[in-house]
Amino acid sequence: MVFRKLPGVSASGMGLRLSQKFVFLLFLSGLVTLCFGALFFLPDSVRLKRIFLSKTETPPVTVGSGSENDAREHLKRPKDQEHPRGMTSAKGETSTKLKSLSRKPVVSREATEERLAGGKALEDLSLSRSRAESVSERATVVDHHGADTDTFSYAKFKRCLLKPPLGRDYGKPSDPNTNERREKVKEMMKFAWDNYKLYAWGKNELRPLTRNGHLGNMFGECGLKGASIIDSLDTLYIMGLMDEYNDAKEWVQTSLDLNSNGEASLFEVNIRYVGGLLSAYYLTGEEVFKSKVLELGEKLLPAFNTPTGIPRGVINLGSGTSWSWGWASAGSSILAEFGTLHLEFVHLSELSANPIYTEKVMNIRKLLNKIEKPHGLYPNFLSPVSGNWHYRIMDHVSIGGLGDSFYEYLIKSFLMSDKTDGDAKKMYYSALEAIEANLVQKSPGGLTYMAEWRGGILDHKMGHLACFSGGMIGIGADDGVPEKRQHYLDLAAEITHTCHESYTRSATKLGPEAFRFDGGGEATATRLSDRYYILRPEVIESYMYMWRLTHDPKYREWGWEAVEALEQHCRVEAGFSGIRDVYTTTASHDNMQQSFFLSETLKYLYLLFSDDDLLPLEDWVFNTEAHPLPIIRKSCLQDEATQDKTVAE
Ligand code: DMJ
Repeated sequence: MVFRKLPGVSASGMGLRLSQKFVFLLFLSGLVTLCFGALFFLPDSVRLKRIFLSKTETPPVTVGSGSENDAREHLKRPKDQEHPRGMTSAKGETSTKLKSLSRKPVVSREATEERLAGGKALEDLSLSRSRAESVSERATVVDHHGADTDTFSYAKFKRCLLKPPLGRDYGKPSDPNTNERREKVKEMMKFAWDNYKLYAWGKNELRPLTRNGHLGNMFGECGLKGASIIDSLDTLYIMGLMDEYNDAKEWVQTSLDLNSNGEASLFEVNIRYVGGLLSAYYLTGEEVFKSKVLELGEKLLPAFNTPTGIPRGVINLGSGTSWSWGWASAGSSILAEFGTLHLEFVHLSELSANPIYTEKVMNIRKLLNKIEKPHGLYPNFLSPVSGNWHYRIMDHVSIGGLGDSFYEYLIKSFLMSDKTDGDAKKMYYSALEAIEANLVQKSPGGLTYMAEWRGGILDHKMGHLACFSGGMIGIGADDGVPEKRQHYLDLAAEITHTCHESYTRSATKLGPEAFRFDGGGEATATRLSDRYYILRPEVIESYMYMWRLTHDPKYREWGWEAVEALEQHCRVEAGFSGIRDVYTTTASHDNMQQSFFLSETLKYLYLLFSDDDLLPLEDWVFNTEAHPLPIIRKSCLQDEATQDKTVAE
């Protein structure tokens, strides 16, 4: 028997007409889309959702699966505890955060996120998606005295400074005692540097006990190298350690490889490498620093390719893919990370004559300005997808780790813009008001401190990282409303005093990672895990600013106490090392000479014992890694350009 094919009936023999089959398939595919779409609305904890929409990261080995507590736990780890203004991840050998991040889902997740995005923040924001023009094409390196207003002229920039960067005589103080102290700090720098050079040259940091180098994974396993070199350039230069500076410069010329294919913390690369190279260029005018920093800046741009333009925390410098820290719940970005790019990125635009960098950070600024803030405070976690605070952990606010340098960059953006950046100013002072209203506390013993906020409940703990705020509030005091200026200066002095107390109350005269004001104690660490000191700069940083602002001799005395303590407890045969417990004088060293010790701690000490004309605050702001960046005097630069043009004609 021959089967005759009937018109309109499928060959599959289901007995459906083509049109019926089409409708059926349409219905089926609609159903599948609906079910899959519904997954997005399930809470993150639902297993089904985790199976189908696995987020970027595999839970990091060391810190668990990324809850708020995990983030806090991470802060406590003595080896790789860094968080912006400390957030680094990975200063210690044992840190595995970067290693543990699975890269695979980045691309596919992007697609998922694009679909999810649609929140208000997204609609409101103009996302700068323009492709970066090749920076090197646009930035002419030749200084041809302003014939083209678009290109950066080093000579013009120098003419717009109010004072010579290195003062009359490298800031040498006339008082012999102070000069002797300053020489001591210079000797410490040389000692730290020489040992790094001898045992760890080209690596990121020195391990002074085992006398070898440490690469870590903050800049990627096969990522950037030589962090201590880049972080030291400006310190060596201002100290007049010229042989050492020349070695460092030569390494940048011959060995700084930016074509690495490793993943790195966007925040750390920015504050250390971009900041370090920018400062080195502005101080010396050496073209190599400028071309390197522009090359690096371009590599950071893909990190901003998110639905909101808020960058994620980790970027692969080779491929440009980016993803969030595994421990920052649900793919959130961290306030102190994406909020600590502004100064460097504005300077990248200055040098390259390419506005894209400024656009990227202004976009972040706009979003933060607009978004609703609980009690006027800025929570630490934000979704780069929706542009909203991460709802499960929206209530953690801190002036220490995770939040810190965001506030610092608001006031410094205002100062660096020659006081023209009105939004930054407004945001800074309103944030400060909210901080005062909600976080600033007075202990029974009369110490002023910054508590942390967790869902409206105060945690009476202050991190070493938060001690930078004495200096920050100090440098912002003068631009507050007239009736509050003295108040701000007093507040800055009180906080600096409290941080000094955290040092004097320990056996080593060095301060712990975090100190508390509950459980009977004041300004002391009550938990074993908070007792370490890793050569951090924040307390000394505040001494330096308060000295410049008040010239109260106590700040120099406090700085000298710190020098003596560092010498006694942190100096070992082959460099400086952090210690595990500031409350015992039988030191247990952590075997790490952090690069910020060279960049910040020793630089701030040196400036503390120098005259104010070394890197005068009228001309320079320090980025959060203590790299000096010049104030941009637009009107002067434009006048200079016009003059140059007239002369040329
Ligand atoms: C430095 O890398 C920077 O100061 C950063 O802002 C915070 N943490 C360290 C120093 O403690």
